[in-house]
Amino acid sequence: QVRRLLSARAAAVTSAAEALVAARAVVATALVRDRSVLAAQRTRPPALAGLWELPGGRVEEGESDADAVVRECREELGTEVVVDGRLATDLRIDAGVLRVHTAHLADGGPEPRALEHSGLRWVTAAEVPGVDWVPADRAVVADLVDLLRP
Ligand code: 9L3
Ligand code: MG
Repeated sequence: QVRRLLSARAAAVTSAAEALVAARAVVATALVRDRSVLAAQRTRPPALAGLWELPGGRVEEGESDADAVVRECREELGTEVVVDGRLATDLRIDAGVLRVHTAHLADGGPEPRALEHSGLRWVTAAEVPGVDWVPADRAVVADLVDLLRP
């Protein structure tokens, strides 16, 4: 009886902890150069594989959003970025909320490479609406078009 209660309690604590981890913020990067934004093709999970996203990922413990953007761009693109703004629209994802920051490449830094994606492409304002974005990122198509327009 006691054992069953304890294991039920442990399960409740575990699922609360999982919910907290899952609810941690996710950031995405609108990396802009020459009036184009970098789109990256996801490889996982199967439901998102082949679709395009603004690169990014989960904010880790003790990180600011900007720290997370810089780290994720290093990990996923092998590049150095400078965060310079933020889009007004937050994205809804299963895990919670995803905030989109704008950034540019650091002067003289390496070219972005697809270290964790199956492809990269620079997309102009005219091309943004036609990209096969992951569902969450479709919500910022209008913001991206505004960002890239002269
Ligand atoms: N996600 C959606 N759009 C994005 C990014 C960077 C992330 N532009 C979603 C996909 C995952 C979750 O956020 O469900 C965590 O992202 P990742 O760590 O798998 O990149
Ligand atoms: Mg990621």
